[in-house]
Amino acid sequence: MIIATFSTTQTALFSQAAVPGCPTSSPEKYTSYKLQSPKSDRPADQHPDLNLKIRGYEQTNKYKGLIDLDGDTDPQAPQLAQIFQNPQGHPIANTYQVYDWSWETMKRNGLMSNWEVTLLGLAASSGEQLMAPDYWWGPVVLYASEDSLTLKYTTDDNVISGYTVHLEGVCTDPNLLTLYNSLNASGRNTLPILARHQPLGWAKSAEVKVAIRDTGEFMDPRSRKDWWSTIPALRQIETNLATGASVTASTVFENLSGYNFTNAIDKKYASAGPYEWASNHELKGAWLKLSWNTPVYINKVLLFDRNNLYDQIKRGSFKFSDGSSLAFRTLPNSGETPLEVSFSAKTTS
Ligand SMILES: [Ca+2]
Ligand SMILES: [Ca+2]
Repeated sequence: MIIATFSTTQTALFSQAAVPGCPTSSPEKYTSYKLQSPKSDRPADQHPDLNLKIRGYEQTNKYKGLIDLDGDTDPQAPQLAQIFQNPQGHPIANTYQVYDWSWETMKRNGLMSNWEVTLLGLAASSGEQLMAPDYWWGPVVLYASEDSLTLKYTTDDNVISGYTVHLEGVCTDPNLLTLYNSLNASGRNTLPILARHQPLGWAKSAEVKVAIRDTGEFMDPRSRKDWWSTIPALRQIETNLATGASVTASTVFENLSGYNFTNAIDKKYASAGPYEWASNHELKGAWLKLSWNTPVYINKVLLFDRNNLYDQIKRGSFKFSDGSSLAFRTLPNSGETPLEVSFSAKTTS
């Protein structure tokens, strides 16, 4: 009722205090829950287990897809697909590693290495609604700021047992943030609890970051059997890695720059150069080599033939830096449509 009496001017003043671009009001109502264990032993915003920003993280170039690990599965574990209305539309945009924490020096202790990825950046549409992944019940909010949330799937004021989910890059629902700030300031005897699948805010930008912990340990959030069992796959972002490679070839046609090997990765074609690579009358045995400064993850190669009808590649093979190889057959002769060769994602350099 108070908001309904705001004049236009007052509403504008209210907006200035909020995060730019984030909603300043919401219809959501949140309740609180009494915690069972001792209260957090330090202010939550300074606690490296509650506020992920205290630990921090670094981007890492790892496989941007779901992975299959061995081991047991908890069929009730929080499912990260539930963060979005349509999880298939949210491919992995980036991968990160979270810093370990030294409780002796109270400083960062290097990046954690038990898993190669401990934080996922999921592609999102700025402003789209986000929900809590649920368990038997909705989670308790152990920490909330304007752009982050820490959700706990027990009623303890710590991350020691059970599951914890960290979300970054969120416009936290203003009603949830207000309730959290109020309960946190008055001693954390109770904290907000979310209903199952209850909205908790919106994507602040084109990426929402999520980490998941089991009994305190940061897990690999790409594990399909653990955190994504409700959907078989995430759509993958396709990036043309060839344009970032160093390229060499066995020969160049008459050593003419118009047929240089760099033309093989320029994303252009023409029937008579200068956009094509051609070998120097080599026929069988001609090769093209792409290499990268850091390993890349690939699962598909698009091969374009020369853009004429009298040259055509009939067969060939890939040789990867891991020692594996893969044969391919005839390329479409026109050079305008590629031969698509797909395979299980692999690391190569
Ligand atoms: Ca070209
Ligand atoms: Ca051709």
